[in-house]
Amino acid sequence: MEPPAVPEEEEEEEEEEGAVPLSMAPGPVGCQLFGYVGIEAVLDQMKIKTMKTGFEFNIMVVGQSGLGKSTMVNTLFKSKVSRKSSQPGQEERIPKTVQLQSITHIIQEKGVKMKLTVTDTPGFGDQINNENCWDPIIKYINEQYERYLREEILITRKRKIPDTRVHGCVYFVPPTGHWLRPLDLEFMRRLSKIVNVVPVIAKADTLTLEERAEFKQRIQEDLKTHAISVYPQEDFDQDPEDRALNDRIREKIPFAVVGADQEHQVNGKRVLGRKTKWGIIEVENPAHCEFPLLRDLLIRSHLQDLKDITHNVHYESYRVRRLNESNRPGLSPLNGLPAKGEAGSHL
Ligand SMILES: Nc1nc2c(ncn2[C@@H]2O[C@H](COP(=O)(O)OP(=O)(O)O)[C@@H](O)[C@H]2O)c(=O)[nH]1
Ligand SMILES: [Mg+2]
Repeated sequence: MEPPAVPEEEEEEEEEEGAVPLSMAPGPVGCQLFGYVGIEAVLDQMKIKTMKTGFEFNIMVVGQSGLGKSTMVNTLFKSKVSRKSSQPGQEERIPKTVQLQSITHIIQEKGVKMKLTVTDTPGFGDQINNENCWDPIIKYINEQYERYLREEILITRKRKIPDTRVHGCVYFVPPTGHWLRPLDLEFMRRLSKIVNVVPVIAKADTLTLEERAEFKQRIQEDLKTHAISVYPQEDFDQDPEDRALNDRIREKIPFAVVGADQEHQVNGKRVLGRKTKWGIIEVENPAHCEFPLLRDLLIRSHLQDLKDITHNVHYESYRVRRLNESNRPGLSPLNGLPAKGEAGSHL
């Protein structure tokens, strides 16, 4: 069958109005059918969407008592991340952390909104018998996965599921200058399977520069020997460019950090630092310590990657495990899931 003939007058009308076929039109529109497609516009759309909805980012700090975890949480919020004001000379006593405690800040920059939550944990491994001392931490991390899973499997689910999952777990290694303790190794071995672990050398101001470098090297060897894969994990590098960037970071991990929540006057500027008899250790000065590297890794350069790995790898394996459990014969997928309060029993 012949295609219906196009009435001639109509064609003429179009020409008269000066309509040119899209592919022939000049400028960017002109090349759109054969060359330029314009998919990059999606970037603007994604940006606008993210700016509207904002995003959530959750970090956890873990380690023995007295290693400066709570101070580090304050350092993070008072540093360039959110510049939570601190009064000059004001003494802020950090009480001993006795339970898991989360601090949330909404940070807005150039129209982008981020809800940053840092979960502080009480001293870990402080007991004489430290058997299973990681349980409360693992339980907390799994509970957040469980919460997300429960929202995700609802028939009418929220358009944006609240995300309390831990995207990065900063583990504080005591500045002994020796090797990692069996407790450190065991903790990181277990945790690295369920969360992105970022080890740091705590209170690095108590070590000389040479001691820091040697300790760092030993920790890297220790982790390799025990096949513990901390963040950024080599297995998840996406391409050679990514690998090159992450290799540079891996050389520097664990970062030797110093925390402080007091501001001091240095050359007419207020800086966050620790005042000693010999001068001020500025925590945001890269020449003094590696806190800026930690902050940039978490908040700036690898934020989305931490979120992606949490969602695509750690949460995914939790989800698969849980759904498999609930698919056991005799159990319907939903009935198989425990009630909300029981989530912790599935570790
Ligand atoms: N020398 C040094 N002391 C620190 C550092 N960070 C915290 N402190 C001090 O160590 C003590 C314990 O700090 P805190 O943050 O409560 O430790 P947490 O128990 O791990 O939460 C406090 O007196 C802090 O002022 C640091 O980087 N270097
Ligand atoms: Mg504390």
